[in-house]
Amino acid sequence: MKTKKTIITYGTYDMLHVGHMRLLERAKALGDYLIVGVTDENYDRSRGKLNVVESTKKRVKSIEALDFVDKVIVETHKNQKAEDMVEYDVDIFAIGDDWVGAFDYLNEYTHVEYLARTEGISSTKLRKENFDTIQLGIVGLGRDTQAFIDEAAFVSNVKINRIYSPDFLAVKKYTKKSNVIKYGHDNYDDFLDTGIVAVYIDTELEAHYNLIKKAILAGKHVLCENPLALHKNELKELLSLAKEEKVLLLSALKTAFLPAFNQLLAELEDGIIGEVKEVRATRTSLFKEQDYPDSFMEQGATNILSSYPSLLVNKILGKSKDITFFDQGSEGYDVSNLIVSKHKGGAVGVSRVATGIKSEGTAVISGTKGYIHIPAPWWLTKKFYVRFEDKHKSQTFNYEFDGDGLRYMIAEFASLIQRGKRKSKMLTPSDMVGINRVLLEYNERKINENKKQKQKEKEA
Ligand code: C2G
Repeated sequence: MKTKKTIITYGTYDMLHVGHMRLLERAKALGDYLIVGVTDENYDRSRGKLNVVESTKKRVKSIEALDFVDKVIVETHKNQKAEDMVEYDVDIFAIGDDWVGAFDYLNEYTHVEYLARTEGISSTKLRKENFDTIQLGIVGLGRDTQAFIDEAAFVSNVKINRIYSPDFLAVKKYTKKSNVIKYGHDNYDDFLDTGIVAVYIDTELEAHYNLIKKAILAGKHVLCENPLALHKNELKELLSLAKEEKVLLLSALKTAFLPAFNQLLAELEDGIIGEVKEVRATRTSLFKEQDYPDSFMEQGATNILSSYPSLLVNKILGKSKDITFFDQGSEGYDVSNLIVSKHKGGAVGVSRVATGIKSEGTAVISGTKGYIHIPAPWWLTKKFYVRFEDKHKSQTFNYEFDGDGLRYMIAEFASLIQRGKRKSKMLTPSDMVGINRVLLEYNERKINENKKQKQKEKEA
């Protein structure tokens, strides 16, 4: 006969407070053995908790330090609760009454008990009291500006009400119709001289370098669409300048911050498909059909699109050692490029980008034991399939989200600033250098080719 009564409860326990403690103490009082499941970062972000301040490790440590807690586990996915009820032969599942009804389905496995929540205290309140809201200014009226402003509304620690663009009429028109942006500037210095602590830059690519440099020198944290710069030395210069000025400089590569994308990297790290030998990713868009001006297209497919495939290739295979380009051009710029890169251990990266050819935007990661398929559009990673020779072993990972994924990036940017961090683990400065190596090298080769061509013409 079972003598010990096992209780289980779950939570994030960010900035552990008296509300959490009371809940845990009362849960323990229901039996003899208390198991606490602490949610991990990816899982929290996938369920919409974007502003958690403490790392999983830190939160686990705080719970482990409580002498009345008998076991601490980490919760990584939605179905885990039911699995845990069986694995630990749980007698009671206890949770705060803010969740009334939500976990009734677990009555099938155990007895569900909702306990009264402590009024007047919450992690959200503590975060508000301890951290200032990030005042963020928008630079430019690019293709992601509106989506950025819309998505930032879901991130509680960010406030946006200011925009800069050198185009006075465009700024005026925008502020007039926007409910969010109240102040428009056509002078960058004046804009930087306001109360903003950070900027998001979304302009034509050539303007990035100067705009970033000025913002950093004014002491602002910078989130900028990739590429941050179009020439080799400029990127390194910006990264070291940000370090010197102690500000955060981050590429706005939204994929890098998605919960599913980070889960995929964690699974690969755990060896789910063995050793990874090849990464293939395609990203194409016929911008012309969406009324983009010629000047936009002239930036070239590699500059506009290669950052995303390079992110996947670099995050998984590391630094590219040797890069080969198979480009197709039109009117002096590339409209398609097949980029093959070599990596540690002989692994190969194949990135395909095009603005003049349409193709399927999928990604496949091949390993010695199996492969992962990310369906199109892979860069909005919501789902991925793990496949093996034995088809019964296949697994599907699903992390649906609303909107277009920008909120995860905005939340990470704001939370790093609030916590005084100058690097994101999800996209480190060396990741940014690695990702940009492809397009910087391509630009360098183009410049050299043009020089040679001009020299030839001179000699002829
Ligand atoms: N809690 C409480 N009183 C408060 C705040 C929180 O009793 N003032 C309780 C919550 O009801 C929950 C626990 O403390 O039972 C942990 O709360 P959170 O850290 O906010 O975690 P939560 O998002 O509720 O986790 O799998 C995760 C769980 O489903 C829910």
